[in-house]
Amino acid sequence: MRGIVLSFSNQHAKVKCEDGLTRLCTIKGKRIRTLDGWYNALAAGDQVSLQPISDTEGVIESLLPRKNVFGRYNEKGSADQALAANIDMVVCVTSTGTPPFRPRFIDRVSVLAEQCGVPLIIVCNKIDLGLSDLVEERLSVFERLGFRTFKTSVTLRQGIDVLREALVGKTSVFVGQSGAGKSSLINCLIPGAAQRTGEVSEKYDRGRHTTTLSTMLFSEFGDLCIIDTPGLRRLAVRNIGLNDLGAYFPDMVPFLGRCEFGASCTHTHESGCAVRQAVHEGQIWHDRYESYLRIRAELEEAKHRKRAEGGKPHKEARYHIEDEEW
Ligand SMILES: Nc1nc2c(ncn2[C@@H]2O[C@H](COP(=O)(O)OP(=O)(O)O)[C@@H](O)[C@H]2O)c(=O)[nH]1
Ligand SMILES: [Mg+2]
Ligand SMILES: [Zn+2]
Repeated sequence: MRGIVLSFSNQHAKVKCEDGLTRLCTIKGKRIRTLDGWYNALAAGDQVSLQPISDTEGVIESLLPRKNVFGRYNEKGSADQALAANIDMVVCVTSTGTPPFRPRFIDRVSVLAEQCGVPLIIVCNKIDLGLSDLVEERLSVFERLGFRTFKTSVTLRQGIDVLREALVGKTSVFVGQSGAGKSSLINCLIPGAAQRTGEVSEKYDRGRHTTTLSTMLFSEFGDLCIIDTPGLRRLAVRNIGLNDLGAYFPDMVPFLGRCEFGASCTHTHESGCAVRQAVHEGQIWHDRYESYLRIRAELEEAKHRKRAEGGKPHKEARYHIEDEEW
């Protein structure tokens, strides 16, 4: 029998099976071979083949091929962590305030969405708290880059219907800082979803034993399929070649290859760099460029660290990465 993973934790998966029943499943042999090296064996949205034991329990026998995976690098676990699988769209939920609007967090999500190969839309929630010019400006930068943006308020029930339309018929994953309103929006879009809201952030959750999970939810008539994720404080990017990163920034793409040093230009310091020139002239938003520099520094540091762990000599990373909240 086939099924779709709704959530997964500690070797147990909640699976919506093709007979319509939801079963709590263990994994046969405790391990799915193809996923060795991952932080988690399964993610919400995964298609599996299982053996039912009863109407409420089963055993997962294998993972069916994934169309795509949306994830991040889990620094604590030193492994890639899948947050959702087989998705059509990433929805980055931000808020106008509490927590503060963090455009560089959105930049990171845009890179991860590109890596996953699916479009990103941006939701700016809590507009009832007021929209500053700065937030409006940055949102319009994203619009110009081709990312659809939505302004919502769960409290005032504003902008929800327009957002709903963009989600119909797709499997989407909601990501964002803790407290931005992901679960509140989902409860509004899918009445009865009963996602816990006002949860403590990942930062403060460390000491507790409970595992926060990605959870897949369906609307009553199945027209919406949304994966809610726990609040993420850090979105580490990995598995992108240093020279390829520029291609993940649509605003940099027109300038790539036009630099004096050609494809070997890192766009960090070189003279005759077309990207730096474009930043200088305001064609590339300086804050977006700053995101590029930070992610590049992070990729570079990870590369050096890996090399060091492999026992080979390494240069000091050129940039120091501060432990910032993204
Ligand atoms: N003012 C205001 N508060 C909201 C809005 N949406 C959610 N909240 C509140 O923000 C807090 C965090 O919401 P939650 O959905 O748990 O955020 P999540 O961590 O992203 O899932 C809760 O106390 C919500 O009631 C909104 O549109 N306006
Ligand atoms: Mg939540
Ligand atoms: Zn350059």
